Amino acid sequence: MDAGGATMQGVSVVTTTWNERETIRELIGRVKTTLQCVQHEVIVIDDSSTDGTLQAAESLADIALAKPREGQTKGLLFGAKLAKFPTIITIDADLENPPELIATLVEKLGAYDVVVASRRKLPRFSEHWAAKTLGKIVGVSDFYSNFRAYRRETIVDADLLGGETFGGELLILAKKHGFRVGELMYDAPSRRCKPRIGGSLKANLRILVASLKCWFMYYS
Ligand SMILES: Nc1nc2c(ncn2[C@@H]2O[C@H](COP(=O)(O)OP(=O)(O)O)[C@@H](O)[C@H]2O)c(=O)[nH]1
Ligand SMILES: [Mg+2]
Repeated sequence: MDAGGATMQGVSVVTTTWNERETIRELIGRVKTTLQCVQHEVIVIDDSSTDGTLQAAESLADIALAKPREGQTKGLLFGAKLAKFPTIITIDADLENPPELIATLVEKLGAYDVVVASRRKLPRFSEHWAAKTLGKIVGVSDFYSNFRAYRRETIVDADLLGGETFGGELLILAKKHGFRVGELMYDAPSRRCKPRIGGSLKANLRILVASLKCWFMYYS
């Protein structure tokens, strides 16, 4: 695995959690196994989970921190700013993003500045709509996948203006700064029934609001 030599200098894997005690230890274990031949660190930013996620992560992660609940995008950016290696991976904590793909994602970063691992099947109508609009602008078919590889300079200086955009603002900022955005298609494993961002109606509405914010930010 090599992204123009960048992986030789290490990979920081950042996840953010809200009540992910069931999966966080397996996630960290699989990340560490897949990156065993590469210098790496795992950073877990926990939004004050009430189920003991932080305690479950503490003994395995290199950094595990709790903070007040501010949402997924802020959590990921907070973690990215703590990262010490030049390649930063963001990944969901619920095992819907297979950590074994990290190596391929990082390899692809050799030709890009940001690479998005895009699910071949998108679960929500709001995500289909975002793919056809914002995704077309950025050049990815899964605008809200936060399974991504970033060269650290594409993310560490970001400031979020839009509140929760489920990672959308980070892609808009990368595009606006002229960074090259690529994608890697993958078949996602089956989804859990109770996503933390809400049931179908609530999640679709939240994603639509996030999309309008991203649209506005891109054109302003
Ligand atoms: N820090 C933080 N992470 C969250 C929050 N809500 C969801 N997440 C994390 O974001 C990731 C994706 O959330 P999920 O609800 O599974 O979204 P979905 O995969 O789009 O259905 C998981 O790692 C969650 O733990 C939150 O309020 N704060
Ligand atoms: Mg999920």
